[in-house]
Order: sequence, then C-alpha cells, then structure tokens
Amino acid sequence: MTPNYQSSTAVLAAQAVEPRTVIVVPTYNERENVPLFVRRVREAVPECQIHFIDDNSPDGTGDLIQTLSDEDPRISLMRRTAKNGLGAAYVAGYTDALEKWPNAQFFIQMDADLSHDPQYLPAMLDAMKAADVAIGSRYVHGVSIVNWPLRRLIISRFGTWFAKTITRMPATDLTSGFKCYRADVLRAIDMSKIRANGYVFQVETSFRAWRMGYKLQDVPIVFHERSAGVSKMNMNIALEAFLVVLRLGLERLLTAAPPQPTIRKPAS
Ligand SMILES: Nc1nc2c(ncn2[C@@H]2O[C@H](COP(=O)(O)OP(=O)(O)O)[C@@H](O)[C@H]2O)c(=O)[nH]1
Ligand SMILES: [Mg+2]
Repeated sequence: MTPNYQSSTAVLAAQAVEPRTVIVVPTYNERENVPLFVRRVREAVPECQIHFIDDNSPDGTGDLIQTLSDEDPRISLMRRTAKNGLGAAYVAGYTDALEKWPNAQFFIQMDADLSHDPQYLPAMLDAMKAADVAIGSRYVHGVSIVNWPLRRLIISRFGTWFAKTITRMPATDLTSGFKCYRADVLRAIDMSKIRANGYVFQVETSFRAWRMGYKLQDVPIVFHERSAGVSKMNMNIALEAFLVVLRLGLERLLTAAPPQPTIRKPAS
C-alpha cells in the first residue's frame, strides 16, 4: 500500500516549497556583502527563504543575486527600477513576499551589510513564541554598537530617546531595522499605507502594531558597523523622522490607548 507514503511525501514536498520563515533584505550597492550574508543566514536558519529587494544597484548587486537565485530556489530577487528609499523598498518587498509565500509564518527584515548578525536569527524566532513583533535591539544593555562614529551614535540615541518619549512605545530600539513580524501582524499593519521612508519607517510600523494591541519584544543584539560598502544614511532622513514622530505622538494623544497585548500561543 502506498497512499500513506504518498501523502507524507506530498507533505514533505509542500514543506519544501513553502518556507516557514522569509527574510526580506533591501539592497543598494551591496555586491561585496551579499555572498557572505547568504552563507551566514543559511548557517543560522537553513530552510528560510531569502528575498532581496534591489533598487537597480549600479554595482551589479541585482545580477549577482540573480545568479545565486538560479542555483538556489530559496534565494529570490525583486528588482525595482530606481532607488526610491528604504521604506518604499520594504513596502514593495513585504507586499511581494506576502503574495509569494502566503503560508509563511514569520517575516524577518535585515540589512545586507552584516550589521545585523545572522547568529541572532534563532533568538529572534524564539522570541516570537511570546511576541507578535521581535525587535533586534542595540540598546538593551547600554549601547551595543561596534565601530560607529560618535556623531552617528548621538543621532541614533537622541532619535530613539525622542521617539520613545513622544510615542511611549514599550521597546528600546525604535529605529532598528532588524525585526521579525508574525505574518498576520504584517497583514494587519498594511504597510502600503505607511508613507515614512527612512529610519522612521521602523518607528511607524512598530507603532501601528502596538496600537492594535500586538506585543513588541526586544531581542538584545550587538550591531557591527559595515566593513564593506557605504552607508546610505543622510540628514533628510533625520528630519523626516522628527516630523513623523511628532505626527505619531499626536495620534497617540487623540486615539484610545491600545488594548493589553495578548500573548499568542507558541507556533508549532
Ligand atoms: N532597495 C534599497 N535598499 C536600500 C536603500 N537604502 C539602503 N538600502 C539597504 O538597506 C540596508 C541598510 O542601509 P545602510 O546604508 O547600511 O544604512 P545604515 O546601516 O543605517 O547606515 C542595506 O542593506 C542597504 O543596502 C534603498 O533606497 N533601496
Ligand atoms: Mg548599515
């Protein structure tokens, strides 16, 4: 008799094509970092889907990812025609990923420059047993950042203090780009409505989740400044952050307090 055998093979085959975890990675000129990034992520979470969102990088990052993707179906690429900001890349990437892998449970975002060390991925997934959004935080134990210039640290510290004071969100690193969302939370946030485009995109997405009653959870990380390629941070992004945080603060004052978060059952 073969039916049982066939059905269990079918289940295995379905698991093979439907990843449980999708990692969404925006890239702009990250050719030097992508191969090591992929290797390190694979070591940490072997079965995950790594979905890159490339904004037509002049250094050929898109073509390199396409080559990797041809060899490994668990690597995929969304190509956009122009550099249009990090928030826009995330919105496009998440929309695409939710459509492509509707049964995935967790969607994680990471930078490609290895500042977000893939060794923390298991801890992020573990945190999701008792949270709806896990945030890789550089500020749980003082400051855990290696190799940042003082100016950069002051901007980030001040920005986080300001965002926390105005929004009152229960998380320590509000601009972190290392985050994990449960799939239903990501759908509920409806990122297509978010206009913020720089670091404050991270503040606004967490704010939306928190105001709907979802539980945010810090996961301590040590952040290492990139050793290859260059940062795309600029002062317009800081100004945008200031204005958006004020808008969120006003929204907090004008709307009802969020319901107490209900801790979800551990994912099987
Ligand atoms: N697709 C896309 N990716 C971007 C853009 N700006 C930055 N990135 C990527 O977003 C991640 C974080 O950017 P990075 O410049 O390292 O910012 P920093 O870590 O704050 O200095 C990296 O993987 C970048 O390649 C953009 O406009 N479009
Ligand atoms: Mg970086």
